[in-house]
This record gives sequence, C-alpha cells and structure tokens, in this order.
Amino acid sequence: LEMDGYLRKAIEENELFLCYQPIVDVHTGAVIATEALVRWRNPKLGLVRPDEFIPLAEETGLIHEIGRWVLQTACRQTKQWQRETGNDKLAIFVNVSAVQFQHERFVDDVKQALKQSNLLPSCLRLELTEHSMLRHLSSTMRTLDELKRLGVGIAVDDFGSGYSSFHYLKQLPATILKIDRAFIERLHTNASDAAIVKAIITMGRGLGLETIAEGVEALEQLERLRDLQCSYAQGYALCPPLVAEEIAAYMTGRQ
Ligand code: G
Ligand code: G
Ligand code: G
Ligand code: MN
Ligand code: NA
Repeated sequence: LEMDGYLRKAIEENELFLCYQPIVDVHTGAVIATEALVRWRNPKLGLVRPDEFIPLAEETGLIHEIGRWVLQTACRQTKQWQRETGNDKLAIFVNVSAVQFQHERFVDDVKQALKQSNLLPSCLRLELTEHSMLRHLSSTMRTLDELKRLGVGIAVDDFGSGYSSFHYLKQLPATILKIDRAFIERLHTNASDAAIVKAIITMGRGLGLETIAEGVEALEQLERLRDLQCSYAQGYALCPPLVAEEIAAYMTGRQ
C-alpha cells in the first residue's frame, strides 16, 4: 500500500492519537488550555509527522474525516479534564486546515463535537493561520462569523509569519493571536524581536485580542514575556506535547 492507502485506514485501525500541549498563564503558571496535536503511528510506517500526513490528507480529502475525529476527541477529552479538575473554564485549541475549513459541513462538525461532548462553545478555540484565513476571504469570513456567533474562539496561528496586512487583521473576527515562535526564539537576545513582540502584545490589547507566545524554550524568554505583560505562553520550557494521561498528571501537579 501507498501512504494514502494506509492513511485511509488510520482512523478505523485506531492509529491516530492526540498529544496535548499546555497553554499557561504567564503570571500564575495555571494551565488555562491545551492545544491538540494529532499523531499517526502505523505498524509499517512508524510514527508519521503531521507535516507529512496533513498535506496528504488534504489532497485526498481524508482531512474532513480526520479533522472531525480530532474535534470530537479533543472536545470529549477536555470535558473529562474539566470534570476531573473542577476547572470548567479549561479550554482546547484545535488546529484547522484551510481545506477542512472550506467544507460546507465544517460548522456542523463543530456543533456536533460540542453537542456530543457537552463542552461549552467558549471552551473551544479553533486555530487557523493567516494564510488559510485569507484564502477565499469572503466565504472564510462568513464561516468565521458563524463560529463567533456560536461563541467559539478564533485564534490566528503563527501570527506575524504571513503576509496579512493590518487591513485584513481588522476585518477578521479573531479573538486570539498566537505569536509565531520565530519572534520568541530571540526575544531575550535580539532587540528587534523584542520590539516586535511588544508591539504585537500592545496591538492585541488595543484590539481586544488575547495573545499567546508560542515556542517558549527558555526561562529567560518567559521572564521577558512577563515584563511585556503577555498573558499566556506555550513551549518546551513549560511543557512539551504529552499524551492525555500525562497531561492529567501535569495539571494535578500544578494545582
Ligand atoms: O505538533 P507538531 O510539530 O508535530 O505539528 C506540526 C504541524 O502540524 C503544525 O503546523 C500543526 O499546526 C499541525 N497540526 C497538528 N495537529 C493538527 C491537526 O489536528 N489538524 C491540522 N490541520 N493540523 C495539525
Ligand atoms: O503550527 P503550530 O503552531 O500549530 O505548530 C505547533 C508545533 O510547535 C507543534 O509541532 C509542536 O510540537 C511544536 N512546539 C511546541 N512547543 C515548541 C517549542 O517550544 N519549540 C519548538 N521549536 N516547537 C514547539
Ligand atoms: O529541558 P527542560 O527541562 O527545560 O525541558 C522541559 C520539557 O520539555 C521536558 O519534558 C523536555 O523533555 C521537553 N523538551 C525539551 N526539548 C524538547 C524538544 O525538542 N521536543 C520535545 N517534544 N520536548 C522537548
Ligand atoms: Mn497551532
Ligand atoms: Na503556531
């Protein structure tokens, strides 16, 4: 079989699983959310990275079924953590690809995942890159508006890495900016990167958007983010992506 043949069977064979990476309040250290990151382990192919199989899933149309599975699994898991920890505000960030987002059934898939899991819409945040939001702008805006009306959060993933102008940012019904890790990498050593991160945080506050720093690998970066009044951070310095059982232990360890 070719890789797409294996991918076709991945869901029914239970080969997909999710890792979750905590998103932490920079000031208190509390876990406010996790980001779901899909993984595929196949007996013949081994562990295949999403960078490899998501593009294939988009080409073959399998992304819709995979995306539906990710949404359902992530929402259900988050509801379970809410019950276990008593934190009913714990949120889940789910990555959505442009192809998946364009599908006419996408909003119904979101509604169904929320209904099945009994998770509040305000606890679900969908991540799209600037690039995927700006593709087919008018239909994207309609879908984003519909999701926003439902109460679902919209995060711009890898913010700062694309080509979108402030003109578009102003129009997008986004609620969260995730600052691309390229700017965080040298935040503590490079004055230009620090200035850009500071500007994004200030602009976010002015627009009423939450900001999350991605790819925080060093404690010095975390300290700079505190100085800059960034609210939330994510990265190896805090916690790597982990399987659900490990996340439960991480969260209880922090309470
Ligand atoms: O976690 P990792 O470095 O392996 O993720 C690699 C890329 O795959 C990232 O760009 C991430 O956004 C993407 N990705 C991870 N999980 C999902 C998912 O469930 N759906 C989509 N569309 N992309 C995902
Ligand atoms: O495109 P997106 O931002 O969704 O991708 C998230 C990717 O970043 C995942 O593959 C995740 O494993 C990875 N990641 C998470 N924390 C860090 C980090 O601190 N440093 C780096 N380099 N990658 C990270
Ligand atoms: O080394 P340190 O204690 O700062 O790392 C914090 C956590 O992040 C540890 O669990 C470590 O294993 C993890 N981590 C560090 N670098 C990486 C990496 O490149 N990939 C992943 N997945 N985890 C990492
Ligand atoms: Mn992401
Ligand atoms: Na990102």
